[in-house]
Amino acid sequence: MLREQAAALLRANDAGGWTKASPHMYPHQWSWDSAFIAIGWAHLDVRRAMTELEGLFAAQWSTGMVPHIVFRAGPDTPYFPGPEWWDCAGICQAAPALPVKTTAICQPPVHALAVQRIWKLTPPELQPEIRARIQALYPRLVNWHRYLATARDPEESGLVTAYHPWEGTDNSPRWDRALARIVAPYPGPYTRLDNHELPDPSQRPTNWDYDRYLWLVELLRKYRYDDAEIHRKYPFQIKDVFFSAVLIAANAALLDLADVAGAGDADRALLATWLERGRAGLAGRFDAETGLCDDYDVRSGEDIKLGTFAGFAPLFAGIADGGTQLELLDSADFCGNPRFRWKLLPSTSPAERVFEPRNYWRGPIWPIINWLLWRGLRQLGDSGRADDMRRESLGQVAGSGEFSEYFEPFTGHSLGSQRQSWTAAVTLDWLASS
Ligand code: 9WN
Repeated sequence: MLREQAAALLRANDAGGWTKASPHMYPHQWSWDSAFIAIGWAHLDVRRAMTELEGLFAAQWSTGMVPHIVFRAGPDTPYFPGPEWWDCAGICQAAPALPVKTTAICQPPVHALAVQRIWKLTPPELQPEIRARIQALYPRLVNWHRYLATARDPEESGLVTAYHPWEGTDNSPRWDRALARIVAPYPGPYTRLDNHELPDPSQRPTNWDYDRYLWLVELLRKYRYDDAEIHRKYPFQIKDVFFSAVLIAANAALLDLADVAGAGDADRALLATWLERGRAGLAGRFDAETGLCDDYDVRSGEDIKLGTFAGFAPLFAGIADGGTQLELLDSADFCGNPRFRWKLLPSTSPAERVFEPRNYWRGPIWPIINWLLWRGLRQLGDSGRADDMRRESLGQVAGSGEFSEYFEPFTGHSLGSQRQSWTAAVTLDWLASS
């Protein structure tokens, strides 16, 4: 039943070769949503799954960046802020030429994990075709990772620099101090549409946040989306341990696919270097006192010490740590909170002063984050915890009757955007992965 509902949702959100992240709130193609969505499609039709990724990578920038949104839905479909706020083709030669319209920032590189999953699920009769398509996509994936390992890490620290809260986890409290330092002039009149779609303001970022999000876009435009210039002058630069962990997992996935893709020695060597550098980078961010990994604010030189899902970066990356993180994961500060409806990882720990159980990335449980953690735990051979996480996650979705964007930890109630494609996609994957 759940499988049929999830499959029907993906089909309903299918816009023909690409999938809306959700039908009303997010009507375009989002980068990491697409990767999860491809994992969902892989259970229904591996060809369609490849098409999802190929379409996304057709909008890749010449720098290698895969943009966070490809605006595909057409001018009559309202979304704020739309392509005119970015004007990428008009500002930067590295952006794809019109009519392709994108944003100028990116999101965690889940794509290689999707290709790995697609290949695993490809039936023998389709293997020649899918192998050829993976071979064609692979150099683009390597370029994407190269962009993250170089332009987003000029220090060669092994850690990716995020430029904007929209690069994955919008109003996470991880960004609060960095945003508070930014003096954002009023960016001019604008009308948010997200709070029309979802009229309960307690579930979404505030106007204070939006003023800063838009001001950061202004600044990125001022620097003509040039990474070197941004690195020198731009005020919001965070070494994001979660993003970096996903890159580690993705580099390992590309290495795993190297034979299928017929990768050359040079690419294999590069991937191995980035993988090692990433592991060392994360190890350097581990705080033995708290047991969590800390993000780092490049501009202020501060460690960002907060109990959020991101602190478990080593587990997302599939790195064993001898048990400290697992104990913490089970504790009342995270999955083991006795008041939680489901034993799952919240976006922010209920022990944090800034925790808000209904507000977006400031407390609620996000299925895709738990999917990434589940994947990491499986890689570590922790089938007990992984199975629990899978069962609880399926219980949460089935119990709510909705494929929501996020869930209230104490009640398990649906929150955020409804009919969210990636929630249906990871549900399909969990259902097939007993
Ligand atoms: C801005 C689409 C996206 C996700 C992000 C999530 C949310 C958008 C928004 O929705 O961000 O990109 O308007 O809030 O935070 O992770 O990719 O599902």
